Amino acid sequence: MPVLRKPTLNWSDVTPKADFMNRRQLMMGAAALGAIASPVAAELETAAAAEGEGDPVTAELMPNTLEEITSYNNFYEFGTGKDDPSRYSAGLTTDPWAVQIDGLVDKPGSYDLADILGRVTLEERIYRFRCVEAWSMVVPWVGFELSCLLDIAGVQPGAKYVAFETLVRPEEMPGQRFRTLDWPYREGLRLDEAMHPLTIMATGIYDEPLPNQNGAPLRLVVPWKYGFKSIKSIVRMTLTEEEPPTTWNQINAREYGFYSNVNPEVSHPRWSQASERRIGGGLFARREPTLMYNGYGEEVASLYDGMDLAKFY
Ligand SMILES: Nc1nc2c(c(=O)[nH]1)N[C@H]1C(S)=C(S)[C@@H](COP(=O)(O)O)O[C@H]1N2
Ligand SMILES: [Mo]
Repeated sequence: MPVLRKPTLNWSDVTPKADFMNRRQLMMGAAALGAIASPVAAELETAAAAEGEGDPVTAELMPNTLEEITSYNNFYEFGTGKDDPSRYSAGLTTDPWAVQIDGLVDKPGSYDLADILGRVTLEERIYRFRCVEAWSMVVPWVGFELSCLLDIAGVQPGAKYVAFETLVRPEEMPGQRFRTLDWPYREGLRLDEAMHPLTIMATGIYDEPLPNQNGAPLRLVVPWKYGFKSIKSIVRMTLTEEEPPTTWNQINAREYGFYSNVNPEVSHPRWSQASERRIGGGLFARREPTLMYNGYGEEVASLYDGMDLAKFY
């Protein structure tokens, strides 16, 4: 079933044509009008055209509704309940916003998000999203490739990892008034993972700017890894030589590895990862088998050649 390995879909694959035309007109940026910039996406577009319409597997990749995507969230800065982020994040100030980029880069400094957005190409990426808790969604992100931002900062030869940090602002993030986590929330990628064309910085969902509960105004999306790697509301990126400490790995390294690639064969110590519950109910409420690398193996498996996936989970 080749379509299962297709990382992205375009609106034309998943929406009736009239709706598609409307959405196209609303999308910003030339890339959103169909001229997808990345080679992977271009290849997929061809694949999508070849698959044709009405494919039942394509239907499985129907994006979740905006309501579902914005009301069932993990964002502990606003509380640990699934509806806490939607209830308590309205007061987060996301404009102006700057990202500090430092460590092993040619041009360290504070980068204004507005300036960044003037230098990158926004495009839509419809990705499967798999939480380590074994629920999943399909999200139509708008964003740009992280590699573009890293190129702007100029990665130095010694850099091997990228460390990310979320905003700390307890006045606006009520969950941060408690020591639920050791704030700031931290995540990290190996440099080749960060530079991979599937790795994006999201700035929107559907035609909307990124909702606060989804990590406004700028969050990472790494579709072949468990959701906790996709860190929200990013204010700092540091290029390092050593593997950086990450929040969930520090809490429990046995349960949450640094890599955390989606892998149906490696169980979480407390539950199986072989299947997942698709958020949204209705026809799609049944458990579905979890795919190796969340279905993106064709694109990313070579990053892990020679690694013992049961050890480096
Ligand atoms: N800063 C921050 N980023 C975060 C989290 C968090 O609590 N804080 N939760 C992670 C987890 S566990 C998941 S599953 C996803 C959820 O993203 P979503 O709410 O947009 O679906 O965000 C990830 N990024
Ligand atoms: Mo998660």
